[in-house]
Amino acid sequence: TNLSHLIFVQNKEDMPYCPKTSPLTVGPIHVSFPSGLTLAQVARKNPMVVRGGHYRPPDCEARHRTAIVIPHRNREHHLKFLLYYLHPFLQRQQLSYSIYVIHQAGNYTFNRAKLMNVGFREAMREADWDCLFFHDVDLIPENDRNTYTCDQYPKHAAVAMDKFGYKLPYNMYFGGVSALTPLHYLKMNGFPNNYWGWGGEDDDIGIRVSLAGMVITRPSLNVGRYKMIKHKLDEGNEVNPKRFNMLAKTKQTWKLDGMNSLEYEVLSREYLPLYTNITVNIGIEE
Ligand code: UDH
Ligand code: NGS
Repeated sequence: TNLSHLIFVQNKEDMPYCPKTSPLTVGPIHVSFPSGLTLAQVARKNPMVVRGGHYRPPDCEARHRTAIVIPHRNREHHLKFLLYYLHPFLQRQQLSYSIYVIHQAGNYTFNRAKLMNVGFREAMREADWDCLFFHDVDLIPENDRNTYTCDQYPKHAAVAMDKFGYKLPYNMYFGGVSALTPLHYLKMNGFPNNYWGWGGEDDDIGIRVSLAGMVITRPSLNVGRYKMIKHKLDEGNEVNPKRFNMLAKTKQTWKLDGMNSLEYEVLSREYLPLYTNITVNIGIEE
């Protein structure tokens, strides 16, 4: 495979590590959605991002390497705004990062969690990431002290969303944005593959965290703030009527269903200016 476009090679001159706390963060960010914004404009504003959506700090060695995994279909409009905010946000945090968009091919029912499993495997194929952020396309972080690095345990990052009044909607909520190391991910056998349609898969993931003997960490409500781009339930992502029955069985299924049973077919891999686009056939419900 040709990975020559990825600038992951060790530097010739030994750069110092970046500071433990980035001096470039600003805290709260005002988020609005400028009309007429184009991806070309976003690319021009991020000249240091290289093909595939990769960046590393120019003048210090990043302490953290984070892959962003975004499940996607038919939300180009949201993706544009997310990239507009996320690239500068991650650069201010002095991270080495890449953005992977995992695009579900076809019109069959959407499967968010399975796309995350694909993203995990495909991102880890490319580089030795020490943290993966699983990121809904419609959530814009509103504070750059919400560091996109991993904790000792799986982290739920989207704790304060505007649509829930900037509070957790319920204690076990694990939706929106979460961050796991490869070890966390494999310890819980990844995410479930069989939640087709809307709802429950994030709760299943939260249950897996504790079944695998881990706990959930969270940033503070002041920092883990997100604005959701408003939208309706998508066509092809109808509410999953089986979700409650499935959630009742997670304890029996998590070791059988997940990374160890994942099957899919990559249809294309494009190294676009602002992200790597992986289009995948994930099959249909069994
Ligand atoms: N996604 C897509 N395309 C789709 C469906 C989902 O890209 O067609 C991705 C996207 O990253 C999205 C994520 O999956 O952010 C989660 O899906 P969602 O935004 O539909 O879920 P959410 O719960 O919003 O955030 C649903 C709004 C209506 C809920 C009504 C049900 N009671
Ligand atoms: C719970 C869902 C979650 C969902 C959360 C927030 O009820 O998947 O609501 O939904 N769990 C089940 O359905 C079992 S939201 O308000 O964003 O539409 O993430």
